[in-house]
Amino acid sequence: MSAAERLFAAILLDEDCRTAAAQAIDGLRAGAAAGSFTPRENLHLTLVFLGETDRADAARRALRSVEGAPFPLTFGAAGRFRRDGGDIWWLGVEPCAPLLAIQRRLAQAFRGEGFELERRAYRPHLTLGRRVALRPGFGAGEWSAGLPKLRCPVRALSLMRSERTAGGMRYTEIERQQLSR
Ligand code: 2AM
Repeated sequence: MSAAERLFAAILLDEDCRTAAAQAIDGLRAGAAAGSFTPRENLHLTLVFLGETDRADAARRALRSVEGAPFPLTFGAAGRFRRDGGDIWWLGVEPCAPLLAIQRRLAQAFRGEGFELERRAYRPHLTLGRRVALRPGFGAGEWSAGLPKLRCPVRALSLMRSERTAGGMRYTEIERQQLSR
């Protein structure tokens, strides 16, 4: 049995999408008095969160069992989850049937390998920053309305390991499944 790791499945962004998302984050950072903002290399769209597990091999198997065709996804308006201690700001995803279908198939495959997943509804979002406190007077609505529509091609699913380091979170891709059908 391997050691416990914190795993999740995600879609990684191509360089153009990372650049556009990083610019959106710069705008948010400029309007914030406090917050912890997602570093460019950490930008991802979570599909399924597995949490701590010592069954990475089973998770890899589940990921590799999911087949599908590439599809585009478009990030839409920004929004926030309100939290004590500062909000989580994110970019939402425009309604996207292929994304929801592949997320469901992936969740099913993980369950088929014996993983217990959260039952709450999937809310696709790209986290821009956490524990964010905006400066008084910052026009969050204008910032959000001024963001370019981000269209990202999705060509692969990734199984990621998440580690907490002194410098923040580190995410490492440990398995990739190309969408090629
Ligand atoms: P978040 O960005 O909204 O926090 C790695 O932690 C990834 O898994 C993050 O993108 C995180 O989403 C997501 N995730 C989903 N459910 C989670 C949970 N219960 N705990 C931690 N991260 C979770």
